[in-house]
Amino acid sequence: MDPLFPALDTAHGEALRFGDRSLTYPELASVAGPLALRLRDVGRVAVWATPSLETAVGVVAALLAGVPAVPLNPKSGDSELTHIVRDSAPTLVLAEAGAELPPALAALDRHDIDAHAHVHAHVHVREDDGPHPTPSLADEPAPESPALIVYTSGTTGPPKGAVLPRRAIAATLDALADAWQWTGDDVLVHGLPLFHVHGLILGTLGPLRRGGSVRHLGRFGTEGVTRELGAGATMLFGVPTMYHRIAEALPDDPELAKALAGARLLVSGSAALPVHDHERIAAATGRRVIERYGMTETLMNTSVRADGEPRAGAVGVPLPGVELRLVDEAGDEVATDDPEAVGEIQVRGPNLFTEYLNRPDATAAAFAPGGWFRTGDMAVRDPDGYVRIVGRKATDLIKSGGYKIGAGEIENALLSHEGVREAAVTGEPDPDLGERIVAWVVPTDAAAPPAAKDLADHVATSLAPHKRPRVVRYLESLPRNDMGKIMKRALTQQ
Ligand code: MCA
Ligand code: AMP
Repeated sequence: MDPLFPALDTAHGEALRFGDRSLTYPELASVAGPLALRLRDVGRVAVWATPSLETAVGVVAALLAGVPAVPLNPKSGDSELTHIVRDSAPTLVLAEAGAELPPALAALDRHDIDAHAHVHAHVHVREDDGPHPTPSLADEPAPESPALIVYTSGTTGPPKGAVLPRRAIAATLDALADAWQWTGDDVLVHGLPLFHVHGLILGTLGPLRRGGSVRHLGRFGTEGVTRELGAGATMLFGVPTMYHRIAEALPDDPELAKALAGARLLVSGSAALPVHDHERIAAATGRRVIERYGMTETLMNTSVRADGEPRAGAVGVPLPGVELRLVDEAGDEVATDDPEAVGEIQVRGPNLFTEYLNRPDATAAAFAPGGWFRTGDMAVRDPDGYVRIVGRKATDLIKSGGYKIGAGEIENALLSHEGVREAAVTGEPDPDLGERIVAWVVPTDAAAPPAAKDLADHVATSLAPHKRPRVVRYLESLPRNDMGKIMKRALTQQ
């Protein structure tokens, strides 16, 4: 396989910028190259994925070395981190110098990353036109070798590690380059977290594979979007919650409208972009946000193309190399010429993961005969092939702020609180988050139920803040069927 980041040896411009800190390609090569040599034989590494230059350097170094990297959400609580570390068994954790690591990582060796090591060592990095090859590493690792292990929630139980091979990363980034006419001239701006596919693979490795650059906002805000798009950035990536906040801000912010109007491409993904927000942005800026659809296990499946027609509520057409079909309950493909025929999206192609780490059962269940991956997303197809996602098979998966969250995981966390006797978790529509997490709780002591904030903090500190319930509703008992199963539909209809 060709190198994952050919530009590391040839490009000279800015590669990464986080706030006022940045690295050019020669500088990135000069810090990631030596780190890669040190990582070559260590086995798996965890990366403490703060929104920083160091995270990007750590991941690039692991990829150069051919060792699988496991990005960790630095806001994860103890029980989530303990699970991920036990499951993925990294030999060391890469972290920015000075970052405080939680007890769950205490047993791991730590390697501090200094993204400006070349400056501190007074090494002059040549910025002229000569080649600046990265220190020689072993041959480019095999295409099927694991590159990243990204944890993703299921309906029940703790998150599963999706093993993503180099082949999938290269395939998805190259397919997006084709669909979006994405080149080394593009400057991407975003404020996405670096422990998921969207912010890490698309938003960080994407520009590096093209030889372009990324400016990370540290934390999403419309001021940062205005500033960067006004100062040469060409593309914006975001989840629908971010575009919702942009739509809300536009009426009072002509500078934001001007900045968005000047962008080459505004891209939304990770959840459905509401038509209302799409239309408000179009009305205020004259620009239409384009949507792409993907999943941790499949990377990107479809997109509206840069040379195609943006269409509110549609996620575009299959990317080059991706086969997509809609399948009914019986496992049969639905008619391709019927725009009302709903089916589950199943995909096949070089963009797919290899397996869930340590979970052959879950891996086998995820595929239909013929190697088709079952996404669990339900869709219809416009006559010209544009895919419209209309729902999801599992009601126990919630998408909030673009994060996928399993109801079962939160129910278990709530049940570990002494004030909770029974718990059920559902999602309900939210204008900002898409869906918000609702906890239905039967308190241990009806006279003294735990405060909603206590329960939210309990979930935030054991799992992660984005998994905390935003609403808590107290009940005397949960509605159950004859089998004793909680009837969530009865809850949400109350
Ligand atoms: C709040 N906070 C707390 C608590 N409450 N911390 C500890 N304990 C608590 N009880 C913190 C939060 O961590 C956050 O900190 C801040 O207070 C505000 O909280 P919140 O309101 O939850 O955050 P927000 O500002 O509403 O976040 C909205 C967001 C975020 C920025 C849109 O949801 C987000 O970044 N979403 C991106 C999700 C994503 O990238 N998904 C990709 C996966 P702080 O602000 O410091 O964090 S999907 C994917 O990869 C597939 C392949 C795809 O298709 O893309
Ligand atoms: P995750 O497992 O966190 O990677 O999230 C993947 C899921 O996000 C998909 O299965 C879809 O349900 C959802 N998703 C991603 N992109 C879109 C989109 N553009 N429109 C609707 N849903 C999306």
